[in-house]
Amino acid sequence: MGYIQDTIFAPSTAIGGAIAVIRISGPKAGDAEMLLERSVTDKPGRLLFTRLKSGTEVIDDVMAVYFRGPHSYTGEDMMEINCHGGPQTVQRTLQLLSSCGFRPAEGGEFTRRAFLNGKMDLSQAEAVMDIITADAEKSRKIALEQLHGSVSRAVHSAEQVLLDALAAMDAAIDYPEEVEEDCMEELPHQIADAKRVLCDLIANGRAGRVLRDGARVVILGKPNVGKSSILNAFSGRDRAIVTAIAGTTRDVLDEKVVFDGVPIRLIDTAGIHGTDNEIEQIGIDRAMGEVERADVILAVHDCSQPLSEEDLELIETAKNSGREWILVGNKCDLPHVPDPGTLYVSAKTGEGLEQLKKEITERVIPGETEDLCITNERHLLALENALAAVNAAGEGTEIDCIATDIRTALHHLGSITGSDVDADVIDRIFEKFCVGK
Ligand SMILES: Nc1nc2c(ncn2[C@@H]2O[C@H](COP(=O)(O)OP(=O)(O)OP(=O)(O)O)[C@@H](O)[C@H]2O)c(=O)[nH]1
Ligand SMILES: [Mg+2]
Repeated sequence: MGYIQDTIFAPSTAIGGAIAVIRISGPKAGDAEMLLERSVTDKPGRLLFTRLKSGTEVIDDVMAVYFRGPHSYTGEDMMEINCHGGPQTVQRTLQLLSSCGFRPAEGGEFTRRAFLNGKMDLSQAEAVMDIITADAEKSRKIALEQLHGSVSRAVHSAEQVLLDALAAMDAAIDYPEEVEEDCMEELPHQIADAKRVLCDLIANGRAGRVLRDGARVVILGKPNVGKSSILNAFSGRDRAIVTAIAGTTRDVLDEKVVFDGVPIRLIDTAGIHGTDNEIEQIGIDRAMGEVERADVILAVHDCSQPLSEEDLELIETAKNSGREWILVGNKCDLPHVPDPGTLYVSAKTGEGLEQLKKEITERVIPGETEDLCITNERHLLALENALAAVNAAGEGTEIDCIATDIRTALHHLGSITGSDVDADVIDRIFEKFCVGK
């Protein structure tokens, strides 16, 4: 715990803004007021105008606020200094804080302290970073709900079902003659309840995952059908090289877009066909690799041409992939014979692209986004592990083994909120955070 006794500091704003916010947290945070012209610790929670000084030299006119723990973000004493954002000013301020004996904070250390001090659980701490990185409206909204405890509530309700089962079993283990029969009668129902709750949450997480990480929409088709043109049309810029030469795209290209508030990662791939060219073949292998990771596949063909053997093979691939897929006929500005199962677009004129956007979003998130709360892959994995343990419990016959399986399930659920989690998991979560958060 010696580590948390340090007082840490870091700029919380990015370089180049008009104002920089510098945060200080730890038992000695209040000592930073010796750098200020007036006291701020006697008026906690109030942002006060003052001057930052190094000896007699004025470094900057600043605003400063003091929070007395536990009434702060980290739960510790904190100070925030808002100085001007120029790199020199920020640098001098940081040097002064260093000279007070404070230590520069590591990435995510403020939020890590908030977690360790019980100000938030682990799923809420993760939501903090998701809010910062959210680039789509629905991602932002759901991350904010998670910060306000939506994941924690869902996990607690699942935990409650398991804890009830465990309590009955513990009683049966302690007083075998009296309660075992009752308990064994109830148990299958409790396990079925737990399974249902977990399955619902897993389904929720599978749908919600794309709101955090973006849905992977893979554009697949033979060379020259206009895959890169579709990517460019959706992204509104010349992201991919487009030429009339077949085999233009060699590598996998990835572009982030937002459709109706949902983050999408459009993935352009090399045209698929039989080739002797080694470079092209590597690109084709990569494209096929993307199919396996896709949330939605756009199977694109050039509708001004009759469907070739290669087109038909690709449509089969999409069909058999087990993924959502859309049959797209590009170049509909050219003469073509319409087919009812095909969505016609023109990357050139923009025709049909709005409809395609809509179809993609509907396939990415089929239901209402309001009901979603799990978005984090780590949480989803923990729920799947918990379900596996509950399934094992359902197959068990010995009450001790069943209880052990239920405890395993509870352990996995606890790893989501951090009530039962290994230190290295916590390290891995916070090392992805930015400095100052
Ligand atoms: N008329 C018409 N031409 C298009 C359309 N979309 C693309 N093209 C043309 O088709 C050719 C191929 O376009 P690309 O976007 O490079 O095709 P691609 O599928 O990415 O091709 P590869 O990267 O070689 O696999 C270019 O000459 C484009 O200008 C369209 O909607 N209508
Ligand atoms: Mg291309």
